[in-house]
Amino acid sequence: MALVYQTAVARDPANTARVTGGVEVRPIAGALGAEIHGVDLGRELDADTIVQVRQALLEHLVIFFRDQEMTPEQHKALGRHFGELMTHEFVEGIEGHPEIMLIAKEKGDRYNFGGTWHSDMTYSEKPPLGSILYAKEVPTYGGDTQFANMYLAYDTLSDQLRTTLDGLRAVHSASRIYGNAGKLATLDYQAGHRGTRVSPSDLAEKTAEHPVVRTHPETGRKALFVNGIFTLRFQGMTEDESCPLLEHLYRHAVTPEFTCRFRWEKGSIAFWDNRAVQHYAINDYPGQRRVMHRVTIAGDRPR
Ligand SMILES: O=C(O)CCC(=O)C(=O)O
Repeated sequence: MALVYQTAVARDPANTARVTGGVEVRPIAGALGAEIHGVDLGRELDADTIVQVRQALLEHLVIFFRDQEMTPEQHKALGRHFGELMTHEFVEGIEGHPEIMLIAKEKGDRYNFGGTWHSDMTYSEKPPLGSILYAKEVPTYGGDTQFANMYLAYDTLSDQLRTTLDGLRAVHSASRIYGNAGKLATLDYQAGHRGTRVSPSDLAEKTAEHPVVRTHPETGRKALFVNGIFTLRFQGMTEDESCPLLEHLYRHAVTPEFTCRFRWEKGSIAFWDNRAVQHYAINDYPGQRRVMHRVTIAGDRPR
């Protein structure tokens, strides 16, 4: 039986393309994701266009642009239209622009960056509002990115489980990934991933506590807010006690009907709302190079 899930965002029920003032929004999947056409992000954007882009982001959760050319300055200026920029604590920026993360996989690399479902930097007290990822070099095939709608993940749980989760908080940390004994500090990883320059650090041991279900500060909608790489456990419970339910939530959150998948081209851009999506960078292009630049927009404390 085909399952039809009602998106929690106010999307066009017919899910068809819409044109307003020269900006065309074309949904790419039932759950989330839309391509935006008619906007040149390398130019100074007028206030009306910024409002439309923001509206499209809130409605579709991840928006995509094609055939864009941006300098690092223009990339940062684009991000600043939506908030202050964050500098990643553990991943190096491109030369002269610490706010632009270099996410690269070299031909000889085995691992990629972001190859597990996650929301960005939820170990921070104030995780990002969103990220804007710009494709500089893409493989001839593969290297797509998947996104999943965390409003749907929450809305499709049973009433009882939603009520239980509404009252819970979770502890998040970067330690498993960026800690001195974390995944990215292992020699195997270092040898298999030279593209993205990561510095493991004691800083990764600090933790942040967030509600398991957050209310989006702009849409007022509830979204599931736990992820498999940064969430350690429910607050007040051990990791062992938390694990079965967390594992269930991670699996449920990425049900195929809650996702979309984006095929990159050079010059493509993805802008995701980190408060309402998880994403996954697919590592299926061995022997090829993929280079992306990312700016990260500061967010607020989840409530
Ligand atoms: O390279 C990608 O497609 C996504 C990278 C990623 O996971 C991230 O920027 O958080």
